[in-house]
Amino acid sequence: MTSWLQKLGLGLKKSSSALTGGINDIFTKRKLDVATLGELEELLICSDLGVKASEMIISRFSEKRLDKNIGDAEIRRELATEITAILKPCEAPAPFSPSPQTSSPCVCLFVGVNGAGKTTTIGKLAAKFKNRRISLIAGDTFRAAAVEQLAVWGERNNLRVFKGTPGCDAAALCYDGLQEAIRQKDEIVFIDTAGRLQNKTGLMDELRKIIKVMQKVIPAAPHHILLCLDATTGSNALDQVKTFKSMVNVNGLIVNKLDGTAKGGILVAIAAENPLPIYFIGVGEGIDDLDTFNAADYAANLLEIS
Ligand SMILES: Nc1nc2c(ncn2[C@@H]2O[C@H](COP(=O)(O)OP(=O)(O)OP(=O)(O)O)[C@@H](O)[C@H]2O)c(=O)[nH]1
Ligand SMILES: [Mg+2]
Repeated sequence: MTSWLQKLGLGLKKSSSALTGGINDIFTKRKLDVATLGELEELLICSDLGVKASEMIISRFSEKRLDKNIGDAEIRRELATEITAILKPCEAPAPFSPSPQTSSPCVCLFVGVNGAGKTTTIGKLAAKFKNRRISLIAGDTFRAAAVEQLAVWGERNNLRVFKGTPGCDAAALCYDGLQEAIRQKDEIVFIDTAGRLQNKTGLMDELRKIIKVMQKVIPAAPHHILLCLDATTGSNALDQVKTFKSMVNVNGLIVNKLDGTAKGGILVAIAAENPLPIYFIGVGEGIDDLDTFNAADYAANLLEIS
């Protein structure tokens, strides 16, 4: 069976090949000087690390006064060290502990643009935490297929899925679903929502309504608003973080589809520009293709350091 680290390495292959290939081109025959540092900065920006993180890394390289004859392997190691330092504050343990003083469940609302992997993430997480009392709420009432998709994950993991009729009001459904979760003494509730683009204010208002209505059942809910990101969208993900955070107080991220992209550097840009806990990362469609985010492992795989 493939281990998580192997999956991570394979998943990040497109990103790491682009980055390490570029480093190799710059440093194989040439010395480390102002010009090559400039080229390295350009390569980092083109690899979706963002301007801020790229500048931070290059200024650290200048401060460190590295040996001018440094080779590409050493450059990769130095880069991994700097990238780990930027990513480290985003490392966080899974946030699903039930509140000890109350009998209400830990409520997690999954939000994000269309196709960011919300429903799949809920399915994968439900499998990961199946030793806990979990239920799911099918809050994507826009698409009939969305309810079905969540129901399949529910069946697979033997979990109760609270569903409404197609097209019903999502806020009302969440209200009823939370009451049922309390009755059933669930520890954790994962709520799926419809995909919404960050610039559609009407849909953002609907999300705020869902949250407000849930608070009538459990005042502290949702305990976590988790934004799912599709890594293939690259720098647009930065805009999604900024807007969703300002609209609905997102307090954690899950980054999916790192396997289908050369844009794995985007996590570094997010960490430098709008840091939030990155609770999980996804590197495939399978049930085991999601795990907690570890800064050092991520950086090592991005730079192909074994
Ligand atoms: N390669 C890859 N595919 C993924 C990953 N996560 C999700 N997918 C796929 O991406 C597609 C969209 O995933 P969904 O979970 O339906 O996304 P969603 O955010 O719920 O989409 P909407 O409900 O339409 O907004 C599905 O085909 C998933 O199997 C991942 O980490 N890697
Ligand atoms: Mg969905």
